[in-house]
Amino acid sequence: KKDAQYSYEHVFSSARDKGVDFWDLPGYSRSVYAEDHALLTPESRVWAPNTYGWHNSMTAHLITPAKGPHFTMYLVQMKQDSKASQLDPKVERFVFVVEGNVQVKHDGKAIDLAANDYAYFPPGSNDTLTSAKGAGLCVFERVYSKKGKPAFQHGTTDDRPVLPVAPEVFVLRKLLPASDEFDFNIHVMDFEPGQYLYVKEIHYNQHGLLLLQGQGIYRLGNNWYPVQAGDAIWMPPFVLQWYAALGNQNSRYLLYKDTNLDPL
Ligand code: UGY
Ligand code: MN
Repeated sequence: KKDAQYSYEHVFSSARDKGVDFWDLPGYSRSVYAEDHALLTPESRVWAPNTYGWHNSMTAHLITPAKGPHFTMYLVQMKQDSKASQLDPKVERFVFVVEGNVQVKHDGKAIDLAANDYAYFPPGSNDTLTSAKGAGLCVFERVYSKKGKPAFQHGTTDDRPVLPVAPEVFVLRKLLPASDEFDFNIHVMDFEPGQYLYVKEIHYNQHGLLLLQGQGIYRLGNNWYPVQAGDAIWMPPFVLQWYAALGNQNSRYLLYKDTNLDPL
């Protein structure tokens, strides 16, 4: 006789056929915020309305100087008729469009950006960023640390040249010029399933990473984390880092890296 109080349907069928729904498992999260790295998974995001500098938008900050990094990385959900306010003149901002559309006004010229497009606003920029119909963004900011005058940039990821990386096998594009006046760059890295980083990297640079597509294993120090699209990672200087792409889709990630700085 069936006991109405119990349902056993998840014991086998859900785990085997549908996948267990970890998102709704009370108290469970894959997120980790350690001293020397962090994995930030979607179920731990906290969205705040109209955060400093953003109107009619929700933001979720993933990396900030509060834990030591010299930059911020955050996600923005711009709603209909939303805008970003003027940047602090000391701050530079990089915007990557994950979904939807934004409009940039640069020197009186209107530029429309869609998924995989990006814009870089140098310190002191008067350009505007608005969204008429809504958009999802990944934003990186830092206090500009050099003496140069970097110029406004915009473009689309796939138009950027693929750079030589041998003996690595991933496909690398850099979204900003590699020239000296820029103090960071944003790399887009693509891996086929089964490909992995050749170098088990340890370096002085800092990273903020957003996995845009795919799944795999990220090693951070002596931890091996299963990761999937939507996960974000903070890597401070000198944390051992390594990635292997798995699954049946290519992995693509967006990576902040400070560059052209004297480490001394
Ligand atoms: O350029 C880099 O440092 C990059 N290969 N790091 C990484 O993917 N974790
Ligand atoms: Mn690295």
